[in-house]
Amino acid sequence: PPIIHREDYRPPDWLVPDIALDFRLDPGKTLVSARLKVVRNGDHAEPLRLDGEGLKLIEVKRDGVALESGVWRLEDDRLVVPIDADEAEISTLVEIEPEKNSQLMGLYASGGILCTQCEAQGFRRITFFPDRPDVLSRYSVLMEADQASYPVLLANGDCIESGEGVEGRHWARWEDPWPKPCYLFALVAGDLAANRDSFVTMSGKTVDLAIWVREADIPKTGHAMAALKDSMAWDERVYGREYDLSQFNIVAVSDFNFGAMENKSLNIFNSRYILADAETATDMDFDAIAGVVAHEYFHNWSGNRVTCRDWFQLSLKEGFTVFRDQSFSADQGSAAVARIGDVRTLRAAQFPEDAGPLAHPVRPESYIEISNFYTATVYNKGAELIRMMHTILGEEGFRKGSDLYFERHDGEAATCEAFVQAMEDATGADLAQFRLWYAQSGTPKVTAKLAHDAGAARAVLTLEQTMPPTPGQSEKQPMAIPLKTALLGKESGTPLARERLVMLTEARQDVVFDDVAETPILSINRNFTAPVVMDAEKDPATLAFLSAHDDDPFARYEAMQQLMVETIIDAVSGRAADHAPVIEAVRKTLADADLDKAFVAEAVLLPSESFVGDQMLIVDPEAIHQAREALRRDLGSRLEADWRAAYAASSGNAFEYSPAAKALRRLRTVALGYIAASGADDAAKLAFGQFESADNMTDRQGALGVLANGGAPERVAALDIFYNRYRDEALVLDKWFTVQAFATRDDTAAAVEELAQHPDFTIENPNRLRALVGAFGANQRAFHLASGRGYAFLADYILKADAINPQTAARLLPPLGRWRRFDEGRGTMMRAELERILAAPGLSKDVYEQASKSLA
Ligand code: HT7
Ligand code: ZN
Repeated sequence: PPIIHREDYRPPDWLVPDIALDFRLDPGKTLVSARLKVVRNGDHAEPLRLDGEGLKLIEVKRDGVALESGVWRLEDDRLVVPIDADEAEISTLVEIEPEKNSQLMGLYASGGILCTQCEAQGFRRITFFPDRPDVLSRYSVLMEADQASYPVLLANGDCIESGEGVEGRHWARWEDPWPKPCYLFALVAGDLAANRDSFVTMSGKTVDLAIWVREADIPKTGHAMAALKDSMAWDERVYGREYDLSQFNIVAVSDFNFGAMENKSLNIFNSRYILADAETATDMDFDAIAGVVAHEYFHNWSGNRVTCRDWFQLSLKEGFTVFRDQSFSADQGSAAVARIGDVRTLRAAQFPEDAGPLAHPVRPESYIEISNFYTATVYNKGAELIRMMHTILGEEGFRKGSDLYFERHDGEAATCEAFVQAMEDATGADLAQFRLWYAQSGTPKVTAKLAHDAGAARAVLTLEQTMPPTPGQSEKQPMAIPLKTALLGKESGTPLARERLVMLTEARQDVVFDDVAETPILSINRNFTAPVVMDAEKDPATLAFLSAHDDDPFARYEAMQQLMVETIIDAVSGRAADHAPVIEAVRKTLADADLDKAFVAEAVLLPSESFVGDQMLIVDPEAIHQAREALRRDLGSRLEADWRAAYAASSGNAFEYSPAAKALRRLRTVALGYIAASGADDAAKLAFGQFESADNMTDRQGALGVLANGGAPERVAALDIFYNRYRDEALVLDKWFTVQAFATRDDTAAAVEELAQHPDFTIENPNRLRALVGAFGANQRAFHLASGRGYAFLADYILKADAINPQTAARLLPPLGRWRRFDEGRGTMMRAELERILAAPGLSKDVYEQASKSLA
């Protein structure tokens, strides 16, 4: 398949300022007629080329007159129409089959609802059009459908008229005054009910809000609605951005390739990011819902009003919007805990990407299938880039920059470069070297050494940076790395030098701190100001000290994590692992009454097996599992009384959704996990008691997770009860599959194979597929069983899913691509599965790209 290169970008030959669409909706056969006003862009003689995919073309007209088929032609899937004038009206009539659309791109059916997904290139599966984000058009949409099956008809903008037709059909006309790229087009037709509310904007305009779901789900929409209103207020307060239409609609559907989609004024969501109540959703689900609702809403400015020139600029909207949703979430509760969560996600998903065969810059240079580039690098590392600019420029400078960016590019399709330029122009900062973050892939490694001259009361920090080679980039230049740094007194534990922002710009650089009389301890990359791997050569005692004394909560968490990782790695590497410093540090953290319980719950958690593996040259999944379990057991038994005290102190509260109540629930299940790890006889009974008496899903799922990892009879009982109670709640049943796929038991791989035969398992629903197969791929030990059965299982399901939904199939592949990091035996088997995938007939370009790059 062809490779698309960033440097080949050319402005569009033809613009389409206006489009009128007419849909005769029917799940079996939908007729789409499109009338495009086209205008030549620049001085050239190129014909009009319109993208299409899988469309049955019935008619082409120019200025209302049907064109003979010799006048236009189809080149591959494109419709080519030579036009002699500078302007024309080109109309097409096509037929599509939403019911057969299993890729969930374009117009498709989900649980009786007809809906669209056009980003990145789904619009071409609806009608012929220049399907690229730099062609902006005003849309007028007429929808017509059977009234009984589809009583609600929604599209972008405002509904300006509606009426009844013949034979039980009805229609609605929607107009969106804001020019937009076709990837933001949306329509929905279905039997839906609305939770309605309103929001008064900062200039006093009332916006009608509606969240559309199946009638029975209305009681689960309150949290999403509250999050939407909070987001609207937050964007006004923090960025000065006001909503710009009189309606804002959200629709939840069950079949969705991603989390949600920011279509102008008609967001379409995966139902898992809308529906929540205490009985069916965990606190994490609630938080994720608020984060995704905010994310999609924020796109109205960062993505819709200012969009992307081409798909290489995807991080312009996604990195910036993730940063905005992270900042919003941080403002809702504990900022430190939110930051810990951001960094965990980055390390779990992005660092491995940067270190593997699919590494790419935040602004990629080329792609085969753009859907493969909706990655943690573009989203989460992209957000870190924006965060670094925020750190460098400060709150006020950053706001000046974002104001200028929005003002300068409103209504345009812009580039990542334009964003950085606006930040520079608004503040006078020089971000020339910083731009490398967009171009160089890989995670920088920074080593830090601190030397202290007590006599001169001076400390010198020597920093060095290196960057590993990544695919297509063997040589790297030094990056501009902002590192918030402080020195703490080794004896007093108090700050010796005020936190300062050190800009590391050279390959090697010395930073001098004066007036440092007491022996200093280095606290660096505080609040994780830069997405780097930091090696500050700290011994266990120093890490333990920082975990108890650092005044930056993130640094405190980080010290504890590092202490835990090093302890586990010592054991894996055959060195005597001393658990005592970790146990003592955890004990102190648990006992520190001044600490926020939400922070405590995160700080005492052991790093995941995959994170430990990521720190090793060659990953030994079994040894990591055993070493981590040994530490867990020790932590459990040596601190059993502390865990029981923490458990008791966080129990007995009726459900409430508040930061304090959430913190207690989190700590409760963390403590329960350690009590179970201690091997205490009553642990399973305690967990089963929590499972049965829970008045909320956080406690129930937490207890189920603890039981699912063990071998007590309560395990099977709890899984059965859970299944029978929630078998009709798709989103909760997903949890039932995931909890078993994540289990740390010896038989997890076999259990997953069996679950794949369960009548409730289907590969057609992306949520269900990810709940079982995706979760299994993330279970390091089970997936990497030495027999290789995990690899064969994943490859089988990638191939099965590819025939139905290539995008979702391709997203399952990365765990197989990590073969270089495993021993010869495992690596050979993983490669063999990738080769088997590549050899499969009819492979999609989505999976082809991921598999071929993984083998290269
Ligand atoms: N901008 C949205 C991206 C998206 C998407 C991409 C590929 C395939 C399906 C998709 N659905 C939504 C989501 C977001 O970042 O807000
Ligand atoms: Zn987004």
